[in-house]
Amino acid sequence: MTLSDHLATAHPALAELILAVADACVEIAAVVRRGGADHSAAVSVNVQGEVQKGLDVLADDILVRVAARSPALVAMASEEQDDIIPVRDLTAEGGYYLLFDPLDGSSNIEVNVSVGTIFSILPALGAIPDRPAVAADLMQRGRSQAAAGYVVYGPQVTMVLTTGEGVAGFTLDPETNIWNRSAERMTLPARTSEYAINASNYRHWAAPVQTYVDEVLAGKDGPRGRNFNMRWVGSMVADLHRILTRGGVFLYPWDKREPDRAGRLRLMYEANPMALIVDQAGGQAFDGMTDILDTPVTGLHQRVSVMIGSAEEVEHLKALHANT
Ligand code: AHM
Ligand code: MG
Repeated sequence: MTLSDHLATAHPALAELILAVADACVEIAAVVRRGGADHSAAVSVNVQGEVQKGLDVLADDILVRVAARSPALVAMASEEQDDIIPVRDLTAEGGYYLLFDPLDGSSNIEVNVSVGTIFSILPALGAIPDRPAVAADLMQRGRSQAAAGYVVYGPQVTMVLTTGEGVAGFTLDPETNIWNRSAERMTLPARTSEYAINASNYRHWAAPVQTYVDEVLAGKDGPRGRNFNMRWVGSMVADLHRILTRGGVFLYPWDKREPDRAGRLRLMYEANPMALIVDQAGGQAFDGMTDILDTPVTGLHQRVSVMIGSAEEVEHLKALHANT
């Protein structure tokens, strides 16, 4: 079954937009595969003060150009662009907003490790009189998402997608450029013994996160009573894809190096889409106070603390946070 067949039961306008995003990702996959020194060269600095590499900018250009073809798209927002990208006026008919991180994990480009694209689709509600969209229209909580997905550019090019009725996986056939469904319903085991965190930040974490990691490091001799394994790719897409495939928990928590910044990852186009996918697969996502799908939105590029994955681990993290 192809991606297009899979979407036959989705709202036609939503299906069309997802297929446009999938087309853009086929182009991005080809550019990623081609490689070249210009990919990893710094070309500018984005709105978040981060270095943009050649491939970040190329991936962003491709997504903006290809997704704009979709007739239901009202506006876009990208990690790489300060302001929203209006496409057409918001009308009473409604439509969708597309938010994305065009190339997640771009520090991995030069070392030829998996990178990815993450996207979130939100409903555009009609307004009278017709007017161009403004950023506030896109600032909806994660629970409002109509669809969410990511693509991993790895040994295989894989897309994981939810339209709110479970999670399916697709693999890109490199000869035909067709997305074939490779997993009909991905589910996340509630119990896991694998975690992912950048442990070099240990001394900066809040006490509940330090306690969590102390406990898992103590293994069967500690309060958890079993040994844990650790993995960290450095691309959230690749870490989350492993977790969706075999269970696990991923943490990028708030830390006190920049106390006013909620975390490293961005809510609208990294945490929210991953939270919807994980929720639909039976897992959970927590920001230290609330479920990420309910995190209040204060800005298009807002940061958030992220603890996401197998339900039992996230429940345990919630309990540790409640005790402090
Ligand atoms: P990016 O969107 O600028 O690539 O940054 C997000 C990435 C995540 O994919 C990944 O989990 C994290 O940053 C890695 O951070 P670190 O450098 O601390 O390992
Ligand atoms: Mg990213």
